[in-house]
Amino acid sequence: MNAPNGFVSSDALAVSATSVSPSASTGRRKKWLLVQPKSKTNLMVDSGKVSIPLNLMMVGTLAKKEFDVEFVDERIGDKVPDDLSAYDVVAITARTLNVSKAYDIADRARAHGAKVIMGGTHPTMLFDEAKEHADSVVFGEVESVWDALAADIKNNTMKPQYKAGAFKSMTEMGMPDFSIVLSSPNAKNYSFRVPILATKGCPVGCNFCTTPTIYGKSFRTRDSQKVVDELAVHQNRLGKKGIHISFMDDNISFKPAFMEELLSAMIGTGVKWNANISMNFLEKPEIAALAKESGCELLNIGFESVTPETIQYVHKGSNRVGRYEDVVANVHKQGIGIQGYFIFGFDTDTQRSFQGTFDFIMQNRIEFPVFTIATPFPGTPWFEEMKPRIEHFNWDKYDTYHYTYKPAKMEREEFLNAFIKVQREVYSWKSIWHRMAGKPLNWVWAVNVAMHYFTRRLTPQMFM
Ligand code: B12
Ligand code: SF4
Repeated sequence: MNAPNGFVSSDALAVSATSVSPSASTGRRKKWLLVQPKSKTNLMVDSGKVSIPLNLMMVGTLAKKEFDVEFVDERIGDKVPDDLSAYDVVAITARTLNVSKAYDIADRARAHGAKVIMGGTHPTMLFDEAKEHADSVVFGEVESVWDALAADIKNNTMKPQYKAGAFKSMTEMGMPDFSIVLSSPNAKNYSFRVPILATKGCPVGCNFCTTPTIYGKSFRTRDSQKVVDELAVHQNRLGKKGIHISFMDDNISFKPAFMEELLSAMIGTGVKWNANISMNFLEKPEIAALAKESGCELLNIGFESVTPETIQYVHKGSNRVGRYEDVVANVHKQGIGIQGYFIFGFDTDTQRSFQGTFDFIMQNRIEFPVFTIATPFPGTPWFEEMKPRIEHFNWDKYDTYHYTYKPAKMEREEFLNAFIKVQREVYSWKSIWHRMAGKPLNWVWAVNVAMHYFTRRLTPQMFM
């Protein structure tokens, strides 16, 4: 657990669980515990070096101004205290894959007399389920509901749900306070990449994605100079220019003019960056050149599928399969690596989808291919469509590596065996050499070696 921000008074520490807020009579600042739960999934998510959690940092940055804030991240080895009665508020973030763990902590916190606030994708999507474990559930981003939420917490008048009528402009949002998370004794277990946000939302509208459900057609951007100023803050904090930045944006390139403005402003800063990016933005070679000039070292590209029917099925209008090879060539020409995401298991998929994906990856020498199983996340249009066919609602297995329903054109065994085979083939020594020979000897090579050994151990049972 982290040291708080230095404001905890001795009477705050002495408070025990009561049905009345312990701070009501003393007028002291209420005490918060922010919790990032570790999922119970048996696969690789939440293991190794994990990202610094921007979500809870944003919550903590606001909360710190008015409350005393402590933070624990179970993924890095922090422990949620057994006794939660010293806290007025326990604020927990959850995605689907860690929500059952979040509910365990929430139930314990309430039993100890704390008020529980839940936020994040899953509680946003399934308010009725989350409210059984929380006093308040925040829909979407905290910034847009903060004033009402903070006032209600102080007045002990918390409401079951906080949902903004309109989203706040990003120009009004401050910079996250990294001291909240980095003071953890386990902070060394975080990835060295600094998370940063330049935009919010993505109106592309893929039917399996939660973002359009939460943020609709909205797409907001920060002032690009503010983003560059934030980079400088981290460069000063870390004492070097060549820091590694991960943009956490849903789709940083949705408005190409903004992206070009941002990248131009980043030229000369010396940072190295990676981001989720739309394929169509990269169809122009000059954009990949601009990305390189501004410090891009890796692009996270959601190819999703090389089967045009699948792209149509998931409504991913930004992907044109016929242009994939040009996009890859544009990126590779600049010496930028590609982390390529591929999803299997949609109703349009057959054995041919696996072979086609393998061929595409090998021919185009994709450095870091990531394979996942199509997962209907609650709240998405596709979840509603699939609901009658979903075999279980064990949220611990909604990590995109578990089988949740039978694809229309493949039997379970056939599907899982093909899913394993493609991974083993892509990460065989021969294939790794073919894809990686001549590429910089960096962590991407190390990932390939680790994936080689990992994929040898895969069995169909692991995905069930
Ligand atoms: C960047 C990103 C990643 C990064 C970093 C993840 C990380 N640890 O932060 C990487 C690449 C590692 C990643 C991995 C994965 N991701 Co991801 N990722 C995202 C993405 C695009 C942005 C997340 C982000 O940081 N946004 C910026 C922050 C500031 O916004 P935020 O997280 O929404 O937080 C705000 C609100 O939600 C709210 N809030 C959040 N928590 C709380 C708590 C309280 C108490 C309150 C009051 C408010 C509150 O306020 C916050 C501040 O504004 C989201 C899409 C999205 N928009 O959520 C998908 C998303 C979260 N990822 C998703 C998935 C599926 C995964 C993976 C399983 C994929 C995989 N197979 O590897 C893994 C799981 C990793 C994990 N352990 O959680 C899904 C989750 C779906 C679901 N229902 O759970 C999402 C929603 C995308 C989608 N398909 O819909 N991801
Ligand atoms: S392009 Fe990415 S972020 Fe945008 S809707 Fe599709 S999956 Fe979601």
